[in-house]
Amino acid sequence: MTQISTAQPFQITFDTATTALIAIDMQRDFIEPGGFGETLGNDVSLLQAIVPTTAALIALCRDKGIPVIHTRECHKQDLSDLPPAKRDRGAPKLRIGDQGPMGRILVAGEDGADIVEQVYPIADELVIDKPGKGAFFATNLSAHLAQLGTKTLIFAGVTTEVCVQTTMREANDRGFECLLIEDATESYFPEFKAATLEMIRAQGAIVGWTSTFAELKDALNG
Ligand code: C5J
Repeated sequence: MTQISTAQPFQITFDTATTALIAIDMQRDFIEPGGFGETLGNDVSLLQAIVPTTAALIALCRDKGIPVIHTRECHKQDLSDLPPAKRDRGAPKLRIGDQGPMGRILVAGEDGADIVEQVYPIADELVIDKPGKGAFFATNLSAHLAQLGTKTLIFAGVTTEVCVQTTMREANDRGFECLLIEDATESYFPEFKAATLEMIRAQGAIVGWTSTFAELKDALNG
């Protein structure tokens, strides 16, 4: 068993044989200029800062035989899985499905919807395209985790309070132990990230645990 004694709010113990990493939405549309994140008026450089740590986390999990699952928030070419309530909300410069500098915004198969090069999936790693914020909604993630026998999920990715937190809550309700790696997740709003970390581990880990990448690495190399 692996134990992170310094995890918050208290130690977490897990078996790497029943653990998987989920890297949420490390897509060009969120992380690079010209994508969905920027069209919403956000500063994408904040998200770029976690790419090296997330890459190191993915490499560590691969090295330890922990399956790595990647998600992409994106929609079908015909937008049949995009509810008008999602497309029409707010006043972004470009809406989902519109043509942007990296192809159609958040549409499967377009350059912007793909994962940034530094954390790109390797052969045999599952990549889940999801139309929602949570990775369990309208996907085969539950079935895949059941097949793997997964009990513990390690989380990374963007953005902390939207797709990462939503997926963690979905996973928690499905009985998984959830660990979020603090320096491998980021928000366009630092105060939202801080609040999310706090609310995840509040009330005796009501959603799950958090630790730094270094703490996880030390525990796995222990
Ligand atoms: C957002 C996400 N923020 N991946 N998506 O719209 O968190």
